[in-house]
Amino acid sequence: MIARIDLRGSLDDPRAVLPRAEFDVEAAVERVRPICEDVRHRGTEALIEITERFDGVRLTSIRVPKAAIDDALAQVDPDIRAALEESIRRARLVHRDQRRTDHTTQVVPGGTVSERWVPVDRVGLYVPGGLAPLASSVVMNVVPAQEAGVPSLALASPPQREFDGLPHPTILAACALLGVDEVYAVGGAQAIAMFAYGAGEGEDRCEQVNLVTGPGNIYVAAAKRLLKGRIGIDAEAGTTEIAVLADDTADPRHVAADLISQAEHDPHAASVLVTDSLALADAVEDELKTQVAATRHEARVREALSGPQSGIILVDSVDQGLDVVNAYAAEHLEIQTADAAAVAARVRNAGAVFVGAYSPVSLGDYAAGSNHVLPTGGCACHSSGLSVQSFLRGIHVVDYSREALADVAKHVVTFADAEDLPGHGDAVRARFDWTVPST
Ligand code: HSO
Ligand code: ZN
Repeated sequence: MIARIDLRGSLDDPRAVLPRAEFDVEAAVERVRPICEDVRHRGTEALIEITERFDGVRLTSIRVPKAAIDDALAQVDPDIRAALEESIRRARLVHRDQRRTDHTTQVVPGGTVSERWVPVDRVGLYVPGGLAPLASSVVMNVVPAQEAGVPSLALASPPQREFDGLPHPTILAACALLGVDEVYAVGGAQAIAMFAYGAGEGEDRCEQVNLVTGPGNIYVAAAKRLLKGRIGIDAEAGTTEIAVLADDTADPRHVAADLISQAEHDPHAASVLVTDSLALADAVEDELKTQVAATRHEARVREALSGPQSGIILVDSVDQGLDVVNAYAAEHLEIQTADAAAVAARVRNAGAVFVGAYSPVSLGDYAAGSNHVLPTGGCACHSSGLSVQSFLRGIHVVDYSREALADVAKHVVTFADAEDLPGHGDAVRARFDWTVPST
């Protein structure tokens, strides 16, 4: 059910042999290009036709009425409401601490550079419907945007036939709890195009946004790639990944359950165990057999675990295991070893790290307070997950007095001449009767 890769005794760079999903966004870009162009030129009309084709729903308006959002909250199961509220509360605690403060550096007397953190004016958040209605992703996108101080926030999620053509009611209930009332029943690449170009009229108008965030399928990722530049994007989220670094102190039942928990997302999801214990590898494989047979989304999980993107990797030691997980740069990395905190401190590349026996990835998916929109496909070696920072721009404000400029004028003119850009130097000399002040 799950492949084994034996790296024991190997000193080679593990990168070449690590399992990884193929995620050909480039091919999907060509498929979404006509959809995006259609939305750009025909607006709502195109959105209605495309939605009918892909979601089987004939929309009468693209915007979800406020009453439907309020109804969803009124009717949500009280336990689900409590879980959403706790998730929001914890996420707020963590994301509030990510806020940036403006800072002024006194470079010289009379010369300062300040950094002002300014939120993006308008953001579009995408929440997939697809295989699972990810209400938790509403929390993970909205909370950092709100804590950053984003003044205008719109959310799009695909309409569902079984819910009268509205997005999933739990998604709407989460919006209501977060105070988000600008919601569009539009999914896929067409939703990203709607955000990028704007669409609709009057009450049913979606104004264009500056930044789009949130996970999505390959077509959403392709639309983000296509429209990047016109809009900012967070990342092209690929299918989810879990890596577990474990030794013989780990409980195979926990490890197997955690590997299944992310495999459940998608047949292309990646579940990777890295261990120096052959006994643990065998025990986890046995556990997988039992647990997979009993899990709700058995077929999907089986496909994910047996795919080329998943595997059990045998290493000589936890140290070698660290090299492997750092090379892999997983979206989620669990450390289930002796002295897990010390091992976790040596991780350099991961979207998020989960330490010890009681920090499973699914805790982070819903209610740890951490964000679950994380870099996939190895991007954790250069990018971070969604945070307050994702919604802010740092603007440098330069404020020099006459004396402070005079003091450095000579260097600016010299530098400009060295680059054969004397006009740059002249802009300084013009302020001092065309001479370079000597200080
Ligand atoms: N594990 C997913 C997030 C998620 N899980 C939402 C359950 N719901 C990507 O981090
Ligand atoms: Zn998950």
